[in-house]
Amino acid sequence: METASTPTHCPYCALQCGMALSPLPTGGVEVTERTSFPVNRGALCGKGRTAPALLSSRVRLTTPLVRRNGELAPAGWDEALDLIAGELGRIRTEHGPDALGVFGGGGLTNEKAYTLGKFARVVLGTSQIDYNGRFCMSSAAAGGIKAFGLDRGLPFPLEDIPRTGCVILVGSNVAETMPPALRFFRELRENGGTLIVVDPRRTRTAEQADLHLAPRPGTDLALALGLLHLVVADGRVDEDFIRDRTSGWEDARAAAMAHWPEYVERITGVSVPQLRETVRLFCEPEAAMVLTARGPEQQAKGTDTVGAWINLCLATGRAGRPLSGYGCLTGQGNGQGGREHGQKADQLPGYRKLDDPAARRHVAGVWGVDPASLPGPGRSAYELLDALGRDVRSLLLMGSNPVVSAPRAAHVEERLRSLDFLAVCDVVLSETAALADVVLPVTQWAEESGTTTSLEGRVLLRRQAVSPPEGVRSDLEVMHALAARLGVEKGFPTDPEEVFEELRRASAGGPADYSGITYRRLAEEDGVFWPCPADPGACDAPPVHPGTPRLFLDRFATPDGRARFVPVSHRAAAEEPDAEYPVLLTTGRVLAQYQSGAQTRRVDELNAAAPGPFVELHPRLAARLGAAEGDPVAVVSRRGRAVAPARITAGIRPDTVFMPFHWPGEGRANTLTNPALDPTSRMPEFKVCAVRLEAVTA
Ligand SMILES: Nc1nc2c(c(=O)[nH]1)N[C@H]1C(S)=C(S)[C@@H](COP(=O)(O)OP(=O)(O)OC[C@H]3O[C@@H](n4cnc5c(=O)[nH]c(N)nc54)[C@H](O)[C@@H]3O)O[C@H]1N2
Ligand SMILES: Nc1nc2c(c(=O)[nH]1)N[C@H]1C(S)=C(S)[C@@H](COP(=O)(O)OP(=O)(O)OC[C@H]3O[C@@H](n4cnc5c(=O)[nH]c(N)nc54)[C@H](O)[C@@H]3O)O[C@H]1N2
Ligand code: SF4
Ligand SMILES: [Mo]
Repeated sequence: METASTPTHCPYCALQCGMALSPLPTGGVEVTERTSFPVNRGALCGKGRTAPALLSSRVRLTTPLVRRNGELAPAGWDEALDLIAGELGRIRTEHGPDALGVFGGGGLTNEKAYTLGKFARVVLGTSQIDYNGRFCMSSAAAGGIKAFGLDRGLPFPLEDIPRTGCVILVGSNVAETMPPALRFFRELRENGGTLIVVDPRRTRTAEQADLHLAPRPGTDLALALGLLHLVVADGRVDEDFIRDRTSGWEDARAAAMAHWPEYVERITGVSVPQLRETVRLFCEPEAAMVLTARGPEQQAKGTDTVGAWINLCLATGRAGRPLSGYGCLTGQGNGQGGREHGQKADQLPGYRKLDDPAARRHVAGVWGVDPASLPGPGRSAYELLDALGRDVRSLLLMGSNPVVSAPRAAHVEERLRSLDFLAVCDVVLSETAALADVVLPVTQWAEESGTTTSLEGRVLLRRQAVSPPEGVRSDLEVMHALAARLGVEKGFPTDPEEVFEELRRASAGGPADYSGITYRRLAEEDGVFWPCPADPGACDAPPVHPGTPRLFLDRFATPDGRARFVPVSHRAAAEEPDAEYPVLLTTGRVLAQYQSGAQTRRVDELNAAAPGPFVELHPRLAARLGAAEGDPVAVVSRRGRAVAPARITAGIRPDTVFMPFHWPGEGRANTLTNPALDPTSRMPEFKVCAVRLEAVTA
């Protein structure tokens, strides 16, 4: 298996930077450049560069662990698997299949995500499966489906960005979350285009912008409506586009007209002249884009907020045309593919819907089961975690660390502890794995093959580059072994390519059609953009479908081919500041840590760069509190209290504090966050809650 240098992709974020891995004579592996991959052209951030540190058995789990007398102790694979199968079987007999919960992750390969969804429905027979992507891009997905009839994060490749005229980047800190992608925005500006960044903080990304708007957290919906109001008032509406390519304009227009610029200024804190300047910069060039990330999406009105930004694009004819459109910058390594193949509560492979009879028939046919045996849609991620220990008695968890990353985390931790049985598959002993009854050590990234789908909708092959350490097995082997113990001998192959071949068939004809993609093609091309049907359709089409880098140029994916305006209006955050909790808390990321930190906190170089949590606050707020740089500050919300050192900067709004969420313990941001959910996407409001600050005396 070990070759001189293996081309593959980074284990972390959705940019899926190309890299090559070379085994070192001294053991271990080295990351080397892979300049041919067009997305990053060899550039990597520090996380990607140091990723091999995680392959070391020093930080790895290499043996199954079973809880004995309250402590996790090493055990054999057969014992651990027998125990899991036995407990799941027992709980199912006693409480029914829906007492068995399953939780997946957007970092899992397509093959794993697909198999996990199939395992839940076919082997366990449970409806209770969801995954951490619900916490990530679900609002953008819901908004995209409403408006365009399809959710693919970016409907165009990143390489289009430098050639458009203006990009409004809403609540994305690419400079820290996808550093190699900053190049596209830099080139945009070099080509004469403008970059507008919308963020309550003057981030490293905002520093690159021509215009930085710093709205109050949770007011992006009003902001987008105010811009649309001005578009109409200034006569900048693209009437031809609206007539030919959209539906529902009148209602959306009426809703926007109720949002006067002065009213929007009061809600958002963005001045009327700044609103006017934004409209001018966005409307003057031939083409323009709006890109959103977690800032506007992780709100209890995230779906409507995305809808409002899409309305702005549609009203100005900036969608479904070259170099124009709305896109979402998806987050996790397989954040896109992970939401397409069935680990989501309401979904079947190929982005099919679980409540669609034709979809059930098709997928049941591929799986060789009776469509009636497939359960219906289950609970969303937070609702599932909240139900643990109540209706849901056990959880099988793969690829997430909710003790750190879920909203209202102390409650979630308590729910996890109240389970009859928790089994976790991970590469390291995460904070969540540490609570489990059984922990299974699994292979990762460089130790196995599999496909991921990047934020561009580009399906990529990650190749195995090294042999896994002694003692670990792959997630696919785990599901195969558990299925067999639970009486399903067939249908759970352990070879990723075999799983992909089945996924191709299961996705065929669905919105996310992968049927024309093969491992062989992926090994030869720089990825293939879905949809890529096996049967190219038209008789003059080439024998092999080329994939679809750009969507919606001829028609949108709605039944009538028209994009749908959604009538939306501003509403307040689920929790607004008051006398007791007068400050807004927002949360997010720093460059050197990834997500719950389970992986990156185990890499020395990254810890040196970002050693721990902090509370970012404005000098005025700090002065009122009497806190100096580095002083511990307590942040208190209705959910709990967290303490972390002050980081004082004039780059944040004086009414807002920011905490990164990568750490457990006293400084855990999610002790504070509000699990208020978006009614459509069921996304929690990670980006806004009300807090008060307290000085901490030693
Ligand atoms: N270094 C690093 N990179 C990562 C990750 C990581 O953990 N670490 N995770 C990956 C994943 S899964 C994801 S989802 C992406 C996320 O990538 P981003 O969305 O870029 O990351 P965040 O830091 O969560 O949020 C972005 C910005 O939103 C701003 N914000 C907060 N509240 C609001 C608001 O109400 N409105 C607006 N407009 N902005 C607001 C924050 O100040 C922050 O700068 O990053 C991916 N890349
Ligand atoms: N306050 C606040 N909270 C947030 C956010 C925020 O902005 N603010 N962002 C949210 C977002 S966007 C996201 S995506 C979530 C992410 O948060 P989590 O869901 O906790 O994601 P990770 O920390 O990436 O956890 C992945 C786990 O899977 C393990 N792992 C890695 N590869 C594999 C594999 O192949 N198989 C298995 N079985 N395990 C593997 C890793 O070691 C790690 O323990 O956090 C959310 N939480
Ligand atoms: S930007 Fe994302 S994919 Fe690229 S090296 Fe960094 S973490 Fe990896
Ligand atoms: Mo994410």
